[in-house]
Amino acid sequence: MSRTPIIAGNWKLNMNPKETVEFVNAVKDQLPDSSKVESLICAPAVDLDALLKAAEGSNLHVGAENCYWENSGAFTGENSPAVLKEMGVQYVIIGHSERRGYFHETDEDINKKAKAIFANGMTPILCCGESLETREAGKENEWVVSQIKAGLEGLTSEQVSKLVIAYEPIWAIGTGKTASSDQAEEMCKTIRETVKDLYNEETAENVRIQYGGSVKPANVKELMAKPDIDGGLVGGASLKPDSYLALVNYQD
Ligand code: G2H
Repeated sequence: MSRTPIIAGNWKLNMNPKETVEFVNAVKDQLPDSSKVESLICAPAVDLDALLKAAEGSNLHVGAENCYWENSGAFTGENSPAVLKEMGVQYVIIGHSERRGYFHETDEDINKKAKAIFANGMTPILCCGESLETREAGKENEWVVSQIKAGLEGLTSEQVSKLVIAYEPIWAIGTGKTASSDQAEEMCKTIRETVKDLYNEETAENVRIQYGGSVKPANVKELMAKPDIDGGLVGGASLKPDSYLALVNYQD
């Protein structure tokens, strides 16, 4: 098993192009080698051009926070996966709970996006996770497994081998409440077993699974020590250079 850890910032609706360039200039010479830990920033579409230019030649990888499933057409306000690829974007977050909740994205939409992202040679970061209500009802595994099955529908084992899945319990997002490393590991293991059931052992061993939800420098090491956690999807703690550097250099 040789999964490269992947620590991804999810900037959400924060940062402007000027702040983006300042951030990259502050971190770019202190990032780990990409073969050791992949350092990624997923930024708002309006910052991607600045981010890509500033990150050129460094170990910083660039992702988008969303895209549409069509490459072009009459879809006012959407972002084309083909254009993201052309710009140099490598990853696209899909199905974040904020998109599912505020923008009513369905599992079907998310699956179409996953296919479009792969068709354009990029890698989706497929988010899943349960609400507090679902966890309290003891239905979290059922919920997450169904999101995974729907999100992966029709994808090949070759595609899923390259995929990144982010488990983000909604009750731990931006609340300061982190799932314990045992709770996070338990669900990441369930996700890997689901991939094994749907595909095969090799695919399950290849897929990278991140935990997200109030990840910060103080808890990253403990989370990353778990066997089925291969990375973090980090909101608040990815916005400041010092904190981001502490996260990606968690092995030091
Ligand atoms: C969860 C996470 C980033 P935060 O949304 O995807 O945000 O780290 O602020 O909880």
